[in-house]
Amino acid sequence: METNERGSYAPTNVTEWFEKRSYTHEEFSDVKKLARRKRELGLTVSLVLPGRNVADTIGGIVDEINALNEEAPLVEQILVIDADSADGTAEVAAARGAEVYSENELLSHYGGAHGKGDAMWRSLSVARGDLVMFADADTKDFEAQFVYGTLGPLLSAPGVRFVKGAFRRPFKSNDAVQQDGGGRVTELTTKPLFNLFYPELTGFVQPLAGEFAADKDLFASIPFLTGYAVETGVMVDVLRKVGLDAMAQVDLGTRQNRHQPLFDLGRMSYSVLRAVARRLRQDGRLRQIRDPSMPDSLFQFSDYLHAVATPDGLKLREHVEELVERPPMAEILAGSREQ
Ligand SMILES: Nc1nc2c(ncn2[C@@H]2O[C@H](COP(=O)(O)OP(=O)(O)OP(=O)(O)O)[C@@H](O)[C@H]2O)c(=O)[nH]1
Ligand SMILES: [Mg+2]
Repeated sequence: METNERGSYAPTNVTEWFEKRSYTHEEFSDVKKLARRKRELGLTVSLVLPGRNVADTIGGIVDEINALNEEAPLVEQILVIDADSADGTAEVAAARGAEVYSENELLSHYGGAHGKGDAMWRSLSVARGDLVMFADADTKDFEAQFVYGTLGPLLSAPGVRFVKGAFRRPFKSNDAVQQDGGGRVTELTTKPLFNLFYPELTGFVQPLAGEFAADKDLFASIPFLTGYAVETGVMVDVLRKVGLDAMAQVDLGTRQNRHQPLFDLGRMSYSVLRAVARRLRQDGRLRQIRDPSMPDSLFQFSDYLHAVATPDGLKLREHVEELVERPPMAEILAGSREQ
């Protein structure tokens, strides 16, 4: 393998990066070899599954990881971070042998958890692996290739510190399937924004994928935005921290997950936009527009106002969604060691 070349390779543009740093899961399907490599490197892996009401899918996912581990030991710790789901998510996951935490009980002095990003951030306080992989827990067709595919480049390609999953996302509506109709927030918000403001990130096929991995030190060195802003924030912050050359993507195949109603997607889009706006503002590239979640703002609250036509006439609805920025976990862990 032309490892040294890859290790020292510095992309001059996205096209070049795309060619060099896009992998496929098939390249890592010799899982015994991958596990050997991991052992030689002396690395351990934590796989984190944030979940809210995923009792119907979490069991199958944990089973799939356990089965992979029997073939080749790739994951030392399976962590489920549960949103105190009412549907029995925690029980199902624990019965399959996962280590389960309530997102609200981890670092509880930070108050109740603010959505997905906060659950992921809190997981770093209990993740023991040298490498940490995140994966969504609402995937119906979760396959072992998601795991070895995502870990593959981290373990085998020198210089790679961060790997993002890529896949096709079919859109199923009634019985009709549109092959690439899923991932609407990605296509309509994230990619246009990246083209305008973070062109280095335009080569990622699924920048919002919940499947991604890095060494724990890298994740612990960046802040985490809460809610659905998390993936956008991680992409921008990892880019700033390690540069594009240390980032890779891997084709994991096809992935089907549930689809949210259009109105909910609007609020998800808003999270992505706010994450980008916050980073632009921090970099001095967005001076005029204030952050609606900051106290000195023209808009006092971080409400999302949503005007809709309903059978009962026109309505103006208000959704409160606070965007909180959690500090790098390394700072928290250092603080607790000093006490
Ligand atoms: N612990 C925790 N998990 C969450 C929370 N919100 C979402 N999740 C989980 O995070 C993962 C991704 O969330 P989804 O709501 O499916 O977001 P998405 O995959 O971007 O959206 P879809 O494409 O509509 O599925 C799933 O496993 C969710 O169960 C939360 O507040 N807390
Ligand atoms: Mg989902």
